Amino acid sequence: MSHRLFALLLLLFAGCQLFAQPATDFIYLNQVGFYPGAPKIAVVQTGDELPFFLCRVGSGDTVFRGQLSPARSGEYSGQALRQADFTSFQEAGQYQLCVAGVGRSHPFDIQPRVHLSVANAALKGYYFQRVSSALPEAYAGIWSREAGHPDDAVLVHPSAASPGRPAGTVISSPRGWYDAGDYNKYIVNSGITMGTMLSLLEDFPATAEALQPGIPEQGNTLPDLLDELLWNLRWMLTMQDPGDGGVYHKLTNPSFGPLAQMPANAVGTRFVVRKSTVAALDFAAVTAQASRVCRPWLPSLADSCLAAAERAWAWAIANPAELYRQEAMNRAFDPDVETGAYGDGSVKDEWIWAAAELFVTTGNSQYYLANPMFPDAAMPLPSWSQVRLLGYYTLLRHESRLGEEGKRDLPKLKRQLLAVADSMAAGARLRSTGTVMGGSPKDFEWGSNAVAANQGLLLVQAWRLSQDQRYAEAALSNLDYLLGRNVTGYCFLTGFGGKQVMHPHHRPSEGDGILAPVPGLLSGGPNPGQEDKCEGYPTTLPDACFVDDACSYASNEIAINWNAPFVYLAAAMEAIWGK
Ligand code: 9MR
Repeated sequence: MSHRLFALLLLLFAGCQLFAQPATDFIYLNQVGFYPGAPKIAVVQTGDELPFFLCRVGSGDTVFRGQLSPARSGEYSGQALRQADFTSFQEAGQYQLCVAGVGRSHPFDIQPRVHLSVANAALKGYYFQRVSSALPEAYAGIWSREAGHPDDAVLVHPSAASPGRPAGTVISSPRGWYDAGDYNKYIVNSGITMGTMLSLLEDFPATAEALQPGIPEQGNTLPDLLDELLWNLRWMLTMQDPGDGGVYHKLTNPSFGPLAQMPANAVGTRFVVRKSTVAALDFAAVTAQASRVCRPWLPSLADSCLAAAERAWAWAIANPAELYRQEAMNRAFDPDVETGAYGDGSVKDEWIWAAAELFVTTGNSQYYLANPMFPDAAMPLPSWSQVRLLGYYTLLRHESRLGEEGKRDLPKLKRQLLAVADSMAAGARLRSTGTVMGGSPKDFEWGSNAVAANQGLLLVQAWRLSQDQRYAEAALSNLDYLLGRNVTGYCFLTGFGGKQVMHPHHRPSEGDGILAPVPGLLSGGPNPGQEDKCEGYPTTLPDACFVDDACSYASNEIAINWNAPFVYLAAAMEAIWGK
């Protein structure tokens, strides 16, 4: 009798108790869990159309039986993948999925608020990224650390000199979040990050305001999410030159320091570097939106934010083509700067975003009409260099505030956004894994997990417009993807799941001497570009090209702009499904 047949017979007679071996690498599912009333899909890599069982952790009792679907070829690997659909099983508890001859899955929960823990943890991830602050044990637990980077004596780089602030001027620019695995602070990447999280407060206020990450400000009168955002907003405001309203592109060391160095030990000189049009417009968009969001709690901060936004906008009008080109800058000025460039070559989308935020906040149609709001029909997925949809989402969520101009354009915008969402949802149904993520090899770029999360966010916007359940299901498929329903088998949020990311490219996680990485951080995800040239990538296939090694900044770094759509998606799923 073959081994597989023997195992099948055992399972048929005895349920799952006999499967005491470690979880298999061939069952891919959300390792955090499922809502009772939502779809529940696992993906099993096997050539055989086998039965599957759902077993209760602890007792081992079989609570549900089903049959794997016919095989579909993995779009990139060609491997036979089958879906196990246990949507109809709705009883709360902790379970494992077992397939004879394949093995058992990592354990997972079925329960009503199943993603609240990851939403809170991913928000807490920002607390762990705080610059200029010690993280005491009461909030940071075993990851407590000393303060790093006071940033109260930052030099104006020669590229950023202005009459009021010649090169070498010392300015104070504390707080903010470390961008990623490195210790620098970049306005462009803060832009999309802040826009995404402020949008959560606008779109799902009850859920967003109820998040409890466990931060020092938790007892005050503001929602904790807003408290966390203020840590970065207050830094951003210091990045505007009071002389002319322009905004420095970044605050940075000249180069990345050693990987295993804690913040407190990374003490080199820091500079604010070159103003750019993209930075000014991202800043204008964030501060205009923050003005709206903060107003009920902090009216004078709201006023300052709006004033800052209007000045940055005016600077951009006067300086529309100040692109950030790091190599050219290094040829002209010293010291050379080698850290992340965020060198966006097109400002078109930043005009759209900033205009939308300023228009909605002020009601002044001059912003709406300043540039083509709809230069073409494209609906490009948001990323740090592509923020057009952030503007469109804002127009859609504030329909009632739009004047004649806006109202005229809105039906078409809705149609176009729903068309993109339709094709995403339809694509997921055809895909071997049943997720929206992975429809194109281009999905697997540097930071691909943010692609998955931003696809989810787009679908949530479509759901908000239509209340169509298909969009909510498709969005959830990508949260499943991020938490384990992907062919790497990893649960990509640190600290969660049965197969965890243990070695993200993240300086504090490498430097703190603690085995477990800082929790609540989303790994970048599969990226066949392999720009880090690390050894150990298991394959070059787009959807599996990931290595859990700290050297892999191209597949396993963490970043604030990747965590943000994760926080949004997890919280939105709670709002939609978590009743
Ligand atoms: O997320 C950025 C990615 O889109 C770029 O391809 C890559 C190379 O320029 O840079 C990524 O951003 C990094 C930034 O430059 C510096 N901090 C870490 C960021 C995440 O890897």
